[in-house]
Amino acid sequence: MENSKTFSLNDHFLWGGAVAAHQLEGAWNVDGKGISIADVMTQGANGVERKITDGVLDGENYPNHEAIDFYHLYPEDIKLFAEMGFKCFRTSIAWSRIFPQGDEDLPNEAGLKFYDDLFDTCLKYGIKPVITLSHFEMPYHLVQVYGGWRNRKMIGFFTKFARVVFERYKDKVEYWMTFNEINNQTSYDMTFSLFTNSGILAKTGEDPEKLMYQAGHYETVASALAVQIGHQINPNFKIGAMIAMIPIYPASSKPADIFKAEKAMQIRYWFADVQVNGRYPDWLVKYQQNHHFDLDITLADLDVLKSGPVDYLGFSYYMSASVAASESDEPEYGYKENHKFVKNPYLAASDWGWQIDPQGLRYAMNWLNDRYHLPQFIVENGLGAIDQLEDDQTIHDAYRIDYLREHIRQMELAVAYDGINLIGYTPWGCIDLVSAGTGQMDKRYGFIYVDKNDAGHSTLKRYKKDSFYWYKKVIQSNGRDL
Ligand code: BGP
Repeated sequence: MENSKTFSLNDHFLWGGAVAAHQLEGAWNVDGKGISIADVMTQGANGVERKITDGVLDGENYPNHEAIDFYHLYPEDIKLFAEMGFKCFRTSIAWSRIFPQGDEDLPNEAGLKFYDDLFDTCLKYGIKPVITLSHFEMPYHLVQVYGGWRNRKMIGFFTKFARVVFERYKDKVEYWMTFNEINNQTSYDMTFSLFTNSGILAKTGEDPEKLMYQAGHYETVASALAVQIGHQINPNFKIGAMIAMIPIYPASSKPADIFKAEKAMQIRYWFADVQVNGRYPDWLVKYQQNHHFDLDITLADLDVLKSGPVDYLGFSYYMSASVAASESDEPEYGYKENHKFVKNPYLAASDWGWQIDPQGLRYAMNWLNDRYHLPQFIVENGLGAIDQLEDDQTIHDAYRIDYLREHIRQMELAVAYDGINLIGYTPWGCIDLVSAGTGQMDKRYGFIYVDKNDAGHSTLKRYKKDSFYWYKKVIQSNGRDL
């Protein structure tokens, strides 16, 4: 890859890092912030989902409440990002800082001011903010009173929030995303997924699949409206979709395995189909009819979807998965295709069982390009691992460097040989933060170590890992020196 003949990342390539407000800001009740859904989730135990509480905030461990206190410490952190040479920084705006309850008429000025200061600090160093509007959070009040995204009224609350922040930051932010990993809720049987994406807790007897399709519809309509509003406010805005990209392979060359993998991909990526193509895919129209879901989808909604396609495709990439056909498969494929994964014997896995597949990134980029024909932005990628802070305050994370190097190589091959128009690359959790899946600190992704652990120790001091110096060199050489 060092061969300059094949090398083609352009000089404006957006190297950076990615985080989400609720996973690092802390200050959960400061300066008028309301309670968000992330604030009522406790830490999970190993292998056990985080607990969703009823919002009575006593006596439990709520990791997001302090997180790494980025809210107060961000000037120091942005300075470290600048030292690595970041060209961009992906974070999200905590909706509940702007509209503490979600249904007020007027925004909270202190919340708006915080992001003004944060973005100004980034821009001072030449770092472009890349902003997700809703990254696994919304004001908890909207869950309590309206039931989250099961309710059509959410479209109005979300677009009001989007309009306010688009107006406010129109000269500071160019790249936006509407919903983080909007397609995660195809895992609707995990209470966690439906709650973090949509603020929905299914009641006894309710069909979570129907709820997912209804919430997904309102969200894609809200996303399309936000794209339109954003472009009216600033025609230069680039507003993207953001999906969790996990390519699903057939376990073998058996035609039944191949077909099952194809169905699994359809099921997992319908959200992006709607956000990019402005229409539902044919299989899904049929599936929803066959199941008599009786969804609230109006003709006016379908027009909105058509008129608000996204400008680029943002995606996270951590792993691939595989499926195998079985005797009990039905002619109509549904949820289970997307989830009954089999182990891929050719791949190693992280300590959390995520199968590591650098070439899968190039495969994913090709698949996405053929399907959507849009510029791509890799807005998350990385290795969650347990790091050791040595006595001399160093952290030797060669495993993380190996993971990132191999993925960057594949990304560069996709640009050099497959014609992919790639805008940028922002590895996940560029500074250690609270894990979304586990609520734990000890699953770390960062180039910067934060001295805080799950046993209760916390100085919040920041230390540079070996990967910090490595990534700095990668950016300096525009990806040539890996
Ligand atoms: C993605 C989320 C992030 C982040 C990441 C790593 O799904 O968009 O918020 O947390 O995964 O996951 P985890 O924190 O569970 O290791």
